[in-house]
Amino acid sequence: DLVPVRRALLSVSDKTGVIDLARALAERGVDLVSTGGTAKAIRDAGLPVRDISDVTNFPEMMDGRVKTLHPMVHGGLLAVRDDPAHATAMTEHGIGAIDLVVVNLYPFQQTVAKGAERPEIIENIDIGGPSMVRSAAKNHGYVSILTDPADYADFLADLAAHDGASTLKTRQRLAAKAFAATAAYDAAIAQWFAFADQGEAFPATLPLAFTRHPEPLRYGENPHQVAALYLPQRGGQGIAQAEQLQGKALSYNNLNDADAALELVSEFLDGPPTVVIVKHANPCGVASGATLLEAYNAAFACDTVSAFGGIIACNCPLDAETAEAISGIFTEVVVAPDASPEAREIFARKKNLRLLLSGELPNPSRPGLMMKSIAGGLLVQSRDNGRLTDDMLKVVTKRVPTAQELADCRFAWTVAKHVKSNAIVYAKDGATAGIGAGQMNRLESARIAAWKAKDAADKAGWAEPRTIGSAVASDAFFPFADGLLAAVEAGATAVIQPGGSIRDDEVIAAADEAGLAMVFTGMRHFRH
Ligand code: 93A
Repeated sequence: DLVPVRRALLSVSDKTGVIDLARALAERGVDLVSTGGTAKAIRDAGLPVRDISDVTNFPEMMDGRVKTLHPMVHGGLLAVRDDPAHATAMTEHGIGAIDLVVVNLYPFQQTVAKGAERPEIIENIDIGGPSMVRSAAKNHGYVSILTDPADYADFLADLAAHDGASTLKTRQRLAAKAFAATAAYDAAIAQWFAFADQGEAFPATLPLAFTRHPEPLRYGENPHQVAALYLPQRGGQGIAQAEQLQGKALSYNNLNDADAALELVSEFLDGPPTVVIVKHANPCGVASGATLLEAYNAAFACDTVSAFGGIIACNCPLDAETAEAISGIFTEVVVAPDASPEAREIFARKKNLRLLLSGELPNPSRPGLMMKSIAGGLLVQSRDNGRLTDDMLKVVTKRVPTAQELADCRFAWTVAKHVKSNAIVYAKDGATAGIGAGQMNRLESARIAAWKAKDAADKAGWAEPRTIGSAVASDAFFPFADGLLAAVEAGATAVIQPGGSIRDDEVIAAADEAGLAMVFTGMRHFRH
């Protein structure tokens, strides 16, 4: 299984770490061969290196389009060393074996992302690089392939531990990563060709190029399902980029829930301290407050039962008081932009709690894609980055909402966008009072939300549920007046909804009759 590394071929666009790697290889007596720019960088560092043209007996030509595409290179990469016929071919043609390939590709995705013109984009389609990567990866029985500077140090350590030889286990791991890299690279190119002429609808910088190696998860939504996390090679924002400070690895469901929590709390990017508590991908309590602790307490009060084992997201750095309060019950995951040293210390005592630092919150208005699989296919849509602006609001009732009602309407609407449909959200004083999620009809969601608010009041010993005097948001129009009447019964005094039903007149009349103030947004937020 051990293959001594005697000759390495280096050809990299991203030169990060390549000099240190070349030095370490040279010190081991490895024969270094390299292409134009890479050879120059190595030579400039005072290290011995041979030009690829020495090996191919051909100059690099056609602006570098043809530099490594040659049997002297691919023969050296693909030869099965212990096959006598291959060995004969090598001797006959003077082909030397190559034991290690270090390649990263022309920056195609980055060239697209910076808005380059078509000819420059085309020129950045790497042909020779992926060919070497694939040849080396195919022949991983003998050849090691490094495609990511992050792997250089481990590879060198592996060599050092085996007297200058690579192990099959390492070569296999690197080959898997190499094929993932070329697959993603080609996917990005194919995508660009497919969408380049379609303008903005599908931006050419599609995040479908998940070029990093997939990270296996313990299991999927259920233990009998397998799962992995795919990440873009660089950049990206949101939960997948968050840094985990403590606790065991995140599960599939943890990631899904933490994503839901962070995306919702990010809507309050510029708002007061805000806390979101999520269970099964739906918020069970959301609140803003003068302090983070106040926000947490109000969010928790909305549904103290569901909050158990929940996922919490904050829109500002976690402080000690809030960390202490959160520690009061079992919580799976807490994600915040940052955490004070005291807050970290408090959580350090809770071994099972995962603390994630998101850094700057993701911009809720950013473009992006959402993907969902159906049997035999993939549904792709742009993410729901629609946000409420003043000019969208249209008062449709005789009564105009008060400033407080309008503020609660906005708050309820923002939360409803992140609740599975049919979504009904009651809010009062910057906190959710009752959330009805995922029902097959709107009336049931309205009733469940009201019932939950009453239950919360009973449990807390409040005189009345917080739906009394609340604003209610509906993620889509009320098809009939019944859902609205359920909200009236629960004590709501203001309503926010998209409008657009053929029975809007009926619904508005019912609202007027009950003395409600109602605004239409003209935008729907289904979420399934
Ligand atoms: O233009 S290519 O498709 N043709 C080639 O024969 C070739 N060989 C290596 N691109 C080729 N490469 C790429 O050049 C490598 O993948 C690497 O990204 C880059 C390194 O070039 P240099 O060493 O001149 O900086």
